[in-house]
Amino acid sequence: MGERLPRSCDIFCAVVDNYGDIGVCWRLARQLAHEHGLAVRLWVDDMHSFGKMLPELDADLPVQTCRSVDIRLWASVMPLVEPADLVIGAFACKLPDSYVAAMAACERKPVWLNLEYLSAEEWVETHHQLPSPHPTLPLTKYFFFPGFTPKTGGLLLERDLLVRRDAFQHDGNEQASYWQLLNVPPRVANEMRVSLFSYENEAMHELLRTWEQGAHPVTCLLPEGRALPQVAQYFGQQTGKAGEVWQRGNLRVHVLPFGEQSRYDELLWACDVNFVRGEDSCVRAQWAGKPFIWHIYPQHDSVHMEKLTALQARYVEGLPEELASAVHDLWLAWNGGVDIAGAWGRFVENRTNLEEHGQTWAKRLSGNNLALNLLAFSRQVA
Ligand code: TRH
Repeated sequence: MGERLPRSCDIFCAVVDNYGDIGVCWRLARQLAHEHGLAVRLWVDDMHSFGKMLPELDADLPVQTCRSVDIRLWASVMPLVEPADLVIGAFACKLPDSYVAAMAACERKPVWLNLEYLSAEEWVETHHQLPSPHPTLPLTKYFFFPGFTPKTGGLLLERDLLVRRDAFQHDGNEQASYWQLLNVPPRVANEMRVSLFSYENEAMHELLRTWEQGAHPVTCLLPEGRALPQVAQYFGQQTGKAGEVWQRGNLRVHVLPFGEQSRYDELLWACDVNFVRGEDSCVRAQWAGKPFIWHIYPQHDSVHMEKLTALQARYVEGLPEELASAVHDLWLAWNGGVDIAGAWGRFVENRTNLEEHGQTWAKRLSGNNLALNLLAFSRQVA
């Protein structure tokens, strides 16, 4: 054990599907480079998904530098490179054999971490930082779990994010410019703005009908993606694209382009309520401090429902019964339960208190910063 600070880092990201894998890796890569001065190489096997959230990326280039991160296409043939001081395999992806052999051949062995998926379940605390010795080589990989309690690796949070969020949320002019940029007209009285980032969802039509027939105007901001065909269908369209605006009753939908990652934060900050999904957007919604509804990534054996319940239980812990059940009912209804109309009504009735709670929750979580924890742990095991 040498207390050595890493100066370089290789992050390996295999994109399973969607954007969460690369979303998390790109965020971590930038933080390690910008806030901690590491020379970061990010190996990605799918440049096209990556390009959706980083428009300046040239998906045809196998090697390029964007925002001080050295981005490499992770192709089937791995070039011979000197391993970094800190090696992070994201989400249990298998590192190239030649690279692992090169790690084993290093005089000072790199610190090797497996960055795991986020879960609020209790078992995470006992699995976080567990070692896994390589069966044949003189290397040990450690499991690093993000999470919601001090005994886990915490959450990805940029150093200045909450300050920037507060400035944005307190600046009416900045918000007005933001909406103008998106071609969304200024708010009318009692209007609610809701961002909607989800997978295909059985409750979609009922939710849209609830908004359409509601007492107050709802403006729904819908980034292009998996939910779009369902929403288009609700408006009698075959499909839709960014820039389209659909109106029925009290509901107006603006289809947005899938934007650059940092711009998505602004959407979450600017809306009153956010529907988010997967992993990274769910965390960003928590930093936004606004009431949010999580559409969890569905798994075949329904284990995702345990993950959903675990986060929900932590999130509502200590809240009065009415608030806790408002969250519980709507999250459940949006993840395959029933009565989304009733659940939405109760959620909205409690919106002010939920927003207050959202701010407190973000503040509480912000003390446990993943990048800092990861570097401290790397130093400890180096
Ligand atoms: O895309 P996702 O559904 O990813 C999921 C989850 O990560 C899940 O855990 C994983 O198992 C599965 O993929 C394979 O949702 P997530 O995690 O919210 O990632 C979306 C990313 O896209 C996030 O980094 C935010 C970013 N984003 C933008 O950059 N611009 C946008 O306009 C939007 C809507 C999102």
